[in-house]
Amino acid sequence: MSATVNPPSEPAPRSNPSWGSTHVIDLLRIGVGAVWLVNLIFIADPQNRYWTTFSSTALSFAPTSIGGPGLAEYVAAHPLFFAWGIALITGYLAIALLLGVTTRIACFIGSFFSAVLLATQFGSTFLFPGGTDVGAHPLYIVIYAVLVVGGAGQSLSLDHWLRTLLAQRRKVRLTAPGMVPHPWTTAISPRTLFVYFVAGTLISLGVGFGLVVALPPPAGGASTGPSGPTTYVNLSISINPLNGWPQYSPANFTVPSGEVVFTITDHDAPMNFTPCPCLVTGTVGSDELVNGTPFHVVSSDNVAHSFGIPNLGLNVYSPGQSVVQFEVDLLTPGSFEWFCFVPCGTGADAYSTPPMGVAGYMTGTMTVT
Ligand SMILES: [Cu+2]
Repeated sequence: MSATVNPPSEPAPRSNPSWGSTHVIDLLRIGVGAVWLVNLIFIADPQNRYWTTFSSTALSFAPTSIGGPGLAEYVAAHPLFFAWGIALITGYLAIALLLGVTTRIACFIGSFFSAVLLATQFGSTFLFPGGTDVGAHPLYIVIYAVLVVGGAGQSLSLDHWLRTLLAQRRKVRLTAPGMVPHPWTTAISPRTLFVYFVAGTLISLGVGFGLVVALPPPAGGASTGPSGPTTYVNLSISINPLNGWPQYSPANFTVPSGEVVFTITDHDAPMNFTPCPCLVTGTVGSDELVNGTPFHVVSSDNVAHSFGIPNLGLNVYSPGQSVVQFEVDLLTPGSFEWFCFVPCGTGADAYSTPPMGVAGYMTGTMTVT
């Protein structure tokens, strides 16, 4: 009988039995970090044109913002600030959550960020069909809450590794008095932390909702009622015979303020621009006539160019071989830059080669007197 008994031996070299419980929460943390890494890669990949289409993407939320188009148009008019802000937060969250650096702070920032995004795009997500990618943010907020309360960042993390290293250097135990505490372990109880977390997230939601409701649309954007006589502006898009580039003409023009009817005659060939939201904004009625038919959303199948003035929240699309007409109430005198946002470059990369961004071709100035 004794022969069948296993010989007394040293404990089996099994992994730490508490591995699961201590590591699961940090695996969750790494998972969320991976989501942010994917977002960061999207931003960094030039094919996605995150930087150059930032304004038009922001504007595409204008018609579905619950509080009105003010915030979307404000963001579109300050693309550099907001594009960098979102890129930096995305980068920080990816690094902090993946590597476990400043985990707790990252959870707070991540939750507040999600709350603001959620609030400012609430209409686009929950009230109108064809929601945006912010629909998952309530889930992110819940995950951050779990990470905060569960003490994520205490294993599989750079913070933890650095702390262990420091303890070894000083030849003290991690728990020794005077030992540098875990960078993001605090004396605050998880319960109090959770209260801060919830309060901060609710405040962020409130700020987000406040912004969409409080910011008025800029003067000169979509507004009501004609004022004074109507002016007509005729633009055409043709291929310049000298270099083969499509070209708006005139690219620089002057109009009196008031009600202006634009006609764009596009002689260029249509092309398929699948990622185009092609949402008409900033015109009277938020639509444009394509060959006489009104559209609020233009088909991305045969777009050739667009005409956008970020400072007026104006964006219209011109299908190839067509006549586009729209009406704008120009209320503020001044100088306004217009751009074509549709990739119409003639080089290898249509997003970045001429005439994209070339003054006199795909960008110019409208002067309102
Ligand atoms: Cu163009």
